[in-house]
Amino acid sequence: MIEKVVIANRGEIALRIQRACRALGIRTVALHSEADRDAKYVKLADESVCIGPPQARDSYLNIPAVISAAEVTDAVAIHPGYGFLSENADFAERVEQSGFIFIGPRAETIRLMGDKISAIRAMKKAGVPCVPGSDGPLPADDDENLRLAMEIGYPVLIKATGGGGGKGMRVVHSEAALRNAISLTRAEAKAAFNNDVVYMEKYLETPRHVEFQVLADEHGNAIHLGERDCSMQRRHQKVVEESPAPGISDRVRQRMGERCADACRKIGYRGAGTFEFLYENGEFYFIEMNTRVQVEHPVTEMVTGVDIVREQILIASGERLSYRQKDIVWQGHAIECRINAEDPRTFMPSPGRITQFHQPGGPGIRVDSHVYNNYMVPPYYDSMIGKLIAYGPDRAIAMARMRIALSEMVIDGIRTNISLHQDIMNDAAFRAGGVNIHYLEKKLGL
Ligand code: MV4
Repeated sequence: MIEKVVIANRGEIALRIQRACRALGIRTVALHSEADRDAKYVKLADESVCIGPPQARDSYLNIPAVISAAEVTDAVAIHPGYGFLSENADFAERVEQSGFIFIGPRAETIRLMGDKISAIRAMKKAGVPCVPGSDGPLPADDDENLRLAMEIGYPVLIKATGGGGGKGMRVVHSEAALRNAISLTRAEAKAAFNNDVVYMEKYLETPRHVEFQVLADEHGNAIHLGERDCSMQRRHQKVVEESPAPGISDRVRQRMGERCADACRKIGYRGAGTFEFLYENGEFYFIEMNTRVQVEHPVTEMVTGVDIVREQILIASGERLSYRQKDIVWQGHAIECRINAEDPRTFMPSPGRITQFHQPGGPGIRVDSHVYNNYMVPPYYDSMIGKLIAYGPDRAIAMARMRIALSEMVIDGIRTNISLHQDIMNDAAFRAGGVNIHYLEKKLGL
């Protein structure tokens, strides 16, 4: 069993990981930048190490500083959380080369999934349904690309293999625009990811974003924890997530979930992971796999009762999964609102001092946040300051609880998106369930 974990992250997820360690009797080392020095979760940890100046590139992204901190504190393992170094294969490799356990997949798996073409190839081979497309890099030859696009059918989407999360994509509606779109996407990809390899997919016009959570151990066991609907997003930032996804039947959940778990077995996946799909006209199309714990993992925890971060740590310790597939039962419905320090209309970040913080409560309410009265939201990082999760025996009750919780929540001194969430909870299409990925941007008039 792991005795001490370095938490190589900040904010709510650093606190979430710390709680999971505590529950397992594992000692914790909080790494922090100069900007996070006084945060309460840092003081709550058994030990803390300052790893550098406020800018993430000098601290949370500084690989030698993170590994040195693990060395000086005699830690056994490093949990990367989400963002920062969590999907950096070179980091995972250096962690293991330095003799520590990386709480996540093997470095080669992270690398495989980081390259979108290799991820799609691996999943297609493992029987996961993918978007019709080029099945590999686009050639330099324009005529060949024209033929390919004709075969797939317009509109098509040009994507960078080094991209993901919305960077490096271009929709093409006609033959006339194809050549230019490919060369522009290539140039952008070269500049952004130092990799000009691009591929082509059929462009799905109004899909939903539905993702499956999986857990896999080193002994060949893999299970799925069902799906989340993350379609309520703006500029590739998720705003509200829920589980289960509205309109997905138990039979479809079992079938798709089992395909994901089976793919994990086939590729020798280890740890927690997420299969991202586009869902349109009753069909699932794999687009990417995330090899980290995700921001929205709590909605899955609420409906399955599985502590995903605990399982990550146990898997990294070499243990077998605590559950078999038949032990996983889905009950009720959970919704998560991401609470951001930002202007609810302009979406501009709004860092500063929180002069008053009051958490909502009551049945089915969970708040994952590291903030408190007089907490200073630093300007250097993501504007998410916490997550409000509402659980209920059905979607209507979860939603009603969320509305009450949003009305109870007080965050003064900075601007937040609480009013946006109130709007969404009162939105007729959201209440009906199953909006597509473009819904929120259209509603906001973007
Ligand atoms: C797509 C797509 C439509 N068709 N692929 C955006 C980020 C990256 N994860 C993949 N993305 C998309 N891929 C095909 N073939 C539409 C998107 C997309 C999207 C996907 C998920 C969540 C939000 C999105 C917002 C805009 C576009």
